[in-house]
Amino acid sequence: MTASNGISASEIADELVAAERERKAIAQFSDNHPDFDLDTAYRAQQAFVQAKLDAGERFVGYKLGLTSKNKQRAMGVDAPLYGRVTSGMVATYGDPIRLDRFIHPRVESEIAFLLARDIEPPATVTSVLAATEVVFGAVDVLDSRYEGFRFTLTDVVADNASAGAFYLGPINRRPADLEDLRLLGCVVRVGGEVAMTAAGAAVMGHPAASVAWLANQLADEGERLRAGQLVFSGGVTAPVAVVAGGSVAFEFDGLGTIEVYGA
Ligand code: OOG
Ligand code: MG
Repeated sequence: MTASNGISASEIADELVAAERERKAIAQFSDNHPDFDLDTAYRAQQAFVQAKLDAGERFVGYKLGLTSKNKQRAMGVDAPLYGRVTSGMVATYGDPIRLDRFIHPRVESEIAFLLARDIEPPATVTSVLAATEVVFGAVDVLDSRYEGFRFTLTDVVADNASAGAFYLGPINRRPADLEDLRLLGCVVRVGGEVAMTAAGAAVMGHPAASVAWLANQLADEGERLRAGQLVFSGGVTAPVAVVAGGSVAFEFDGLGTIEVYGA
């Protein structure tokens, strides 16, 4: 593997694996390795995720990140990215977010796509919708392995887009049975009070545009989005910290409510 100012993708991955296992946040790599580049970061991500597959998890799909202005502003990073989702990250609806499993978890609303068919490049909103079996309201449980949730684009790419866990909502629908994903509303309640509201269009104008961006990105790398994969299209709203006993409810128009709480 090529070194990036002295640190290789596999060394970065090893540190991230240890940080996650020990639940101990580390300093962002870009602080000491300013020329750590995006290519090295994606290779580090692949190695970080491969460690989970080697431990017996299955590959489930992808997550998009920083696909809405709500998220880009919240994190101070202005370009989209992707991460990988494995079976150990899929949480059971109704189960609490176990605070002893994460470093400093945060939650945010997302729209997830379950693919019925492979997506061929060049992908578009129309081709993504045509390849989609159903969509779900979803919750992304983020857990940055970096101190203070501070990172650059390359740092967060290596850290698998802060992937922690994911919840799928109780209702799924075929895209054709939903009015318009751009107008799909989401209300976020923290402790019962409305804290944020947004609609699907917050994600690149249309959540399927984010999936299309991913499909085209993967095609450049010689990969494909495949039938049966799940794709989380990126935070619609900004993240909320999870605290012991605190409840956050995500209400999606036509796709039900996901209420999560820290325990
Ligand atoms: C980085 C991951 C971004 C999203 O949906 O924008 C992400 C983070 O915010 O920690 O999951
Ligand atoms: Mg997210």
